[in-house]
Amino acid sequence: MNASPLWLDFRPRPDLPLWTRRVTGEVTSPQGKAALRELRQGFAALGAEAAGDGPCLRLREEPGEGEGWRLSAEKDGPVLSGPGRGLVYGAFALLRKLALGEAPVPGEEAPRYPLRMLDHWDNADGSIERGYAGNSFFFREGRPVCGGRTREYARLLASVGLNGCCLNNVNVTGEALYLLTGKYDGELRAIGEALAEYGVSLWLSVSFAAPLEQGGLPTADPLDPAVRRWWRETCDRLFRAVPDLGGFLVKADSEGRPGPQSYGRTQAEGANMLAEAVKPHGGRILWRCFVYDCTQDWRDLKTDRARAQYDTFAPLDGQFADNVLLQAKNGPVDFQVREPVSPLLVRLEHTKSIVEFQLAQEYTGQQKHVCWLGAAMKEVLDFTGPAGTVKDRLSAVCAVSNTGDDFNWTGHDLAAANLYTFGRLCWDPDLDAEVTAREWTRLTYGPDPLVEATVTDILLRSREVYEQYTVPLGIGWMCDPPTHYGPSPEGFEYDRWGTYHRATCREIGVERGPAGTGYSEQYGPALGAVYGNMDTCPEELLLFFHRLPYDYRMRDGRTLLQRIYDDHFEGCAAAEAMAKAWDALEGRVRSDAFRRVQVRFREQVRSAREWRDVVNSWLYRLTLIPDEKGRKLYL
Ligand code: GCV
Repeated sequence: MNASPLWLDFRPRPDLPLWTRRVTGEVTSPQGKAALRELRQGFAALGAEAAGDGPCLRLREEPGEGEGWRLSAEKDGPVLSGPGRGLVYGAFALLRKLALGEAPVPGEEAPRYPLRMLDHWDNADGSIERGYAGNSFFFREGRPVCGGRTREYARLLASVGLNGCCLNNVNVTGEALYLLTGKYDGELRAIGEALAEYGVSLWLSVSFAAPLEQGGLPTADPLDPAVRRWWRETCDRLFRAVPDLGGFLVKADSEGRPGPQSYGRTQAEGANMLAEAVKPHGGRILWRCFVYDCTQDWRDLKTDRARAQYDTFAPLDGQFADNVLLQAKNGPVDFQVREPVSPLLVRLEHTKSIVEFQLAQEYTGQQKHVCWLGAAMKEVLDFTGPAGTVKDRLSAVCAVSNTGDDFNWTGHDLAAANLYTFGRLCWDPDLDAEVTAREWTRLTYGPDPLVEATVTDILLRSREVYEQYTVPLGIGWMCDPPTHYGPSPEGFEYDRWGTYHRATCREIGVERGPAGTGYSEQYGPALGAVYGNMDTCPEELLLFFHRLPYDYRMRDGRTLLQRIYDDHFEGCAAAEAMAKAWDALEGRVRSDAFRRVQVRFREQVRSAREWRDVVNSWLYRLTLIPDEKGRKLYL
């Protein structure tokens, strides 16, 4: 198969324990068998010579669906025990340790969240919405396909602890509308089985209007008995035909998608109707909170898109069925390089929630720029609000996948570090994200200390660097509207998406404190006061929360404008330095991999220079205030 093994490309190690020469197993489930196979193959790749006797690793499968595993030391070698799914995770954990040159120690592990998934925005025609790594490997020419990549993908997901995968785009269109109807049950079943071998459940995005569009009913009103019956019967058939189905992901009343609002019903009434239909099958509904007015008039100064999701969902807290999870993006707007944590994640008290990250780098360089999101994800998980810390309150974690059918899966080789880190953090949100960056680097490029130091350093700095040369201080939305790539400072200003900075020659930003839209108050009194006051607001979010004059003094004494100029110059220089640091690895990283990343860095540097010059010159033209350091701005 023409696909990179990514971090599962084990290299021979000098220091393997003797028990890696022999693996025996009392395993019966498909997952138990997969674990045994992975260990045998993995130990061989790590350089263990097979032996017929002597110390060995024994696998002991326990009954049940649990996902934990235990490694214990016994007389003639270690024993890995757990249910089949647990054995898969245990097997990959052991292989990872050995590949990293660390000694496995007795102990046990279990994942923090029961659902850890990737959402694909794959369309039935094989394209991927906001996909930057080729075409879909789940769909080709209008049909779902279970190909060679399906199983490899399941392995990759399981190897970092993930256990769910939603196959199709939340914008359900074209042939994807028929995934529910029985037309593709065979294909879905095959995909479900391939994923399930590695403990990964299959999910589908569905259209809320399916009873109308596919069922031939005159309405999709969630309180209509015929609609409810249609969903029940559809689920009875589908879950029987595709036993590995976990449930549905739903984008309703969002960016033109149908939803309960059209029938005067609440989001809770809509979600609960679906929840009732999937419940007999153990299914769950992941209901997206991305509900806002996407036809805003830019002249409307009162509406604030950042408020919309909390305003819609907070009053419904406690009204959702217990197999509904509210899925909120990590920030209140839309995956900008810097946003505050969505208040929904820290204020809902009686509703299960799932955070949605975006590994697909829609606004963070589209997998042409390196932008490691591990620290950003960790900031969200560690964030504490009035109802507690995000990671302690979540019932599940998901991310929009950054994969496609490119050889390297993720377009940019270094973007695979985002997938890796995401999985590791879903398994254990207390992990140090930086450690996972280092792990990924060592597993991917081997033990060369210069490569490890250089690549890890690039990853760790990359988000701040990207933020500096694009949209620092939380301002967001200066990218080109149709593509979301490259600079266009006023591109979104007079559009309908509610994404404005309203810059004039004197000021920039939307005031979201109490004197403005009041968005800061959604965080409750204590945190709201911190954000609502420009003197206490974290500087990196200053322009997200406040509208300020260009001569506003930052904490280090620079003016706001000078800080923005500086960030663009410094960020761009840092991108150039990262590209140079990569160049110095020539000969130390396999040549094909070296070239792929080098080509991406060339584009990153070109684009960073463009961002620097376009944003800085635009501000200079608006304000006529020169750069204090006399660097080149274009009039
Ligand atoms: C799948 C943004 C993206 C859309 C995406 C949407 C969403 O608006 O640009 O491509 O649609 O978010 O998350 O639903």
